[in-house]
Amino acid sequence: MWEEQKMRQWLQQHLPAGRYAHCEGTAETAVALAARVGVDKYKAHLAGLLHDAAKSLSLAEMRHYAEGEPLLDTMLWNSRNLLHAPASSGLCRRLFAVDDEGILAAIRWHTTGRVGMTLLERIVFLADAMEPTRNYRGVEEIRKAAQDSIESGMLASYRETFCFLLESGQPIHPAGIVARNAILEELRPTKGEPLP
Ligand code: DGI
Ligand code: FE
Ligand code: FE
Repeated sequence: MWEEQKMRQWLQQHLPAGRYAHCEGTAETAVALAARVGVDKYKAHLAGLLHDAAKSLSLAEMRHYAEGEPLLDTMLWNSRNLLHAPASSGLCRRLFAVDDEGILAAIRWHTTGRVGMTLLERIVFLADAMEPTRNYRGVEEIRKAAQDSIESGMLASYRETFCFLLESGQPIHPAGIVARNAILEELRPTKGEPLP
């Protein structure tokens, strides 16, 4: 794997300043969440720092790096918003030579989430949504919910994202829908019992 300093330099050269600050913020917030739930802080730091590495690449460049990453359907393949997650994972694997599959998965799934997310994946998903430089509508609700648990914070984040997508007439990726359903079920007090 590249030295962290070299990866930071690459990020600073390939991301606008605000996006780079978001990556630093995500790393910092991920470390704080990791400390709370006993996850490796260095892995949380690195996954947070690198999660949006491919964010500013063209669609063609994203496709190049995303090739070979799991679950690449037409919707993902055609959306820079969605494709940057597997592209960032592929870029970290192939360019930075990151070989920790846990870190790569946290990067891969940071936008939609997936069913059966690891704690590290959850941490990066939530840190991405609530790190200090985020200032979109609803972010305070996410920070507040995150005080209860990582999963409550994630549900609040899904609510904001899905509302935004509905209001702006955009498709919701099915991976996000089933991932949210899975977290909802985990938090249901009568988990496992029939739904109404
Ligand atoms: O990369 P970030 O801006 O830090 O945040 P992100 O990776 O969570 O999301 C990137 C963008 O993708 C954001 O504008 C919302 C959008 N997005 C998230 N889930 C979906 C989505 N877009 C579509 N079309 N469908 C989704 O399910
Ligand atoms: Fe992202
Ligand atoms: Fe991000």
